[in-house]
Amino acid sequence: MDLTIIQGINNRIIFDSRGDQTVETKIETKVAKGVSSCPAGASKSSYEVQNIPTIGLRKALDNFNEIKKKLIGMDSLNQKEVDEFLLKADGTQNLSNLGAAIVLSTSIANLKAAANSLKIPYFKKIKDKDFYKLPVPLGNIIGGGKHAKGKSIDIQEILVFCTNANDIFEAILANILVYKKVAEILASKDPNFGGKNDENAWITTIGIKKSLEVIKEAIKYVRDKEGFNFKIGLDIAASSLWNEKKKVYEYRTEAIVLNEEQQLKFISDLIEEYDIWYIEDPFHENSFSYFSELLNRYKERLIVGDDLYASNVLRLKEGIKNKSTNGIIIKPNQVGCLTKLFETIEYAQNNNIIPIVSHRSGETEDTFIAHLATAIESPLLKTGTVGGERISKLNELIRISEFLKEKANINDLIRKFN
Ligand code: 2PG
Ligand code: MG
Repeated sequence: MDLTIIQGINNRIIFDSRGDQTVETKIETKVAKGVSSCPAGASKSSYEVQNIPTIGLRKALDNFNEIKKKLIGMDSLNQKEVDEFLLKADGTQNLSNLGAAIVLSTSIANLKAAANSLKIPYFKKIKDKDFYKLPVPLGNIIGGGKHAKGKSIDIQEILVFCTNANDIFEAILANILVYKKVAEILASKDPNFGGKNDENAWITTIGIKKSLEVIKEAIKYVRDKEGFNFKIGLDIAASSLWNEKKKVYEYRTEAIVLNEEQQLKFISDLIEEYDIWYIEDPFHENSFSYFSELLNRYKERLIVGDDLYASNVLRLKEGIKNKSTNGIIIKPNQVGCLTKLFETIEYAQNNNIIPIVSHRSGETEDTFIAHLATAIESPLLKTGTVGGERISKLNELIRISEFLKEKANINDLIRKFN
């Protein structure tokens, strides 16, 4: 009886975890509402849609207010129709008129309104299954690059994930134990230690290799004490290091400059020396061929494209043609609406490319990505280790697992790394 028909829509400007402005949207049906907001990146791909409209959020919202009434009367169950309306309302390929801030928050609010109207959880609305696999958190422990002010390591993230946790609670706890131990070790080794970056990862100036030594020491400590095993991951965010004019990667803190061949060697050496199992954006966003070379060397490990793909299905097709990666980062605001995002995820999964759902460095308290990762069987959820806007997603996983009880297990893809 029309329970899922959209009756109202309201957008407001709110702040993200970096203090930047973004949009929150509420969509109401007769019986329920859905609320969502849009995060923002700092190290962005040039293939992402625009987050903030060119004319600014206020003006774009004024424009949207004129036309959004047309959503009223649409069925929130028809996500495609809603998204098509939003894309048409923007009218550009890269969403420069409304921005993902408006389009994505409305798109997700719609899915939530539909789910809430049907009284089903968001993950079930995304994919209705009898059994779900919960993602293992991939936690940022030491960070630098564009996520840190002042001096830090040049690469963006050193991450860990637990390979033998029995449940989601243990998997989250395991990362937190490493995070806390790393702070203790850094406090004794780095006289300048004390800061956190945008994602609440620790900032240090001791350099990449010494940081990896600290991570290894912390992992060993937690393993010996609690029995948790870990693998190490890296997000190099290499586009941030790339100098297009000079065709080199510039590591400012390390004071090294590497050409593409040298970068390949540097990354391969890190992988071997520190047994890295997850490696994201080791080369710049147009370097399909070097990604392919690395994947060819390390087929068993996860070689993941983030800036390379920007969650965009056309970019992914290029990567598949070139055999560039076996994983793709999935960030909803990179493409701006759920329909496009689902298309990319489906294409990835049909071609044996593992989707890994991820937060942005500027986040809101929205927990939607925890549901998305659960629904699509993303083996890892990249969403930090601590901090309100990060822990909100991790705590949501605990709630989801409690809700599902024996109808969910931790994603076993991760056990093969153990
Ligand atoms: C990344 C993300 C999240 P940003 O590069 O993977 O960690 O950073 O949101 O700044 O692009
Ligand atoms: Mg990345």
